[in-house]
Amino acid sequence: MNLKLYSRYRNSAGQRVRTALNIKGLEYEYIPVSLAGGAPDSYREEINPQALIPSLVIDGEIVTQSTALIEFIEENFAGPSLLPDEPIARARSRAFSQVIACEIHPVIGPKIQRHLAATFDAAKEDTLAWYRHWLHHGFTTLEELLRRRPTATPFCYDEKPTFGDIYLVPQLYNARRAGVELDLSDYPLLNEIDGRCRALPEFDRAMPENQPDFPARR
Ligand SMILES: N[C@@H](CCC(=O)N[C@@H](CS)C(=O)NCC(=O)O)C(=O)O
Repeated sequence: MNLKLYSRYRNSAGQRVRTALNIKGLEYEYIPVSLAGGAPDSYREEINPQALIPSLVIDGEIVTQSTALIEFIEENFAGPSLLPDEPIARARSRAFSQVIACEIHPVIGPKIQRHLAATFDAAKEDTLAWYRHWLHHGFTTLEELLRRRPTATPFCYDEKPTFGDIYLVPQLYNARRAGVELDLSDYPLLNEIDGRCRALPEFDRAMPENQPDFPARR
């Protein structure tokens, strides 16, 4: 299959997809999308009407939304599974990933911050306080979910990384950005698993600094 990924170096939903592609050992073309002031009109008109990244073009067919893409990758390619075999761990890994995809990420993205600033006159420190609040709320939930696991596995819900881990690493990366100032030592299990994931080449290659459009490499 021919795969083209529209993403950007710092695109946490895209980083999930890059990681999933890497775990499956898939080659793909990386097409950087600039988000300065929102995605370009050409991207909205031709690729994604929601103007969000990532989008994946699969043999000429455009598909959006990282979770749909990761499910597609899991269902259609051989290679290490992105889900645990055991049914409850499988459901929990998905649930953990959905806390990030449905409860944390949608309320803190750039479009929300732009709206808070433009419509409610929120200052930079107000939008940062908003960001920090929802991250802390979500990370507290994730830490507790892991603490309550009946068996502490090296990765979220398995001996290998699965959905939960794939979503966790980009969200923690975002939280470490300058200015966020959230004390991540409050979430020791998240940090421990994140470190284990980032030591793997499949995760490392998906990191923002290893993308061709990362500013330092220009
Ligand atoms: N639910 C979407 C979220 C995509 C998303 O919000 N992407 C962000 C970057 S991580 C984006 O494109 N933001 C552009 C903007 O907010 O203007 C997915 O999982 O793919």
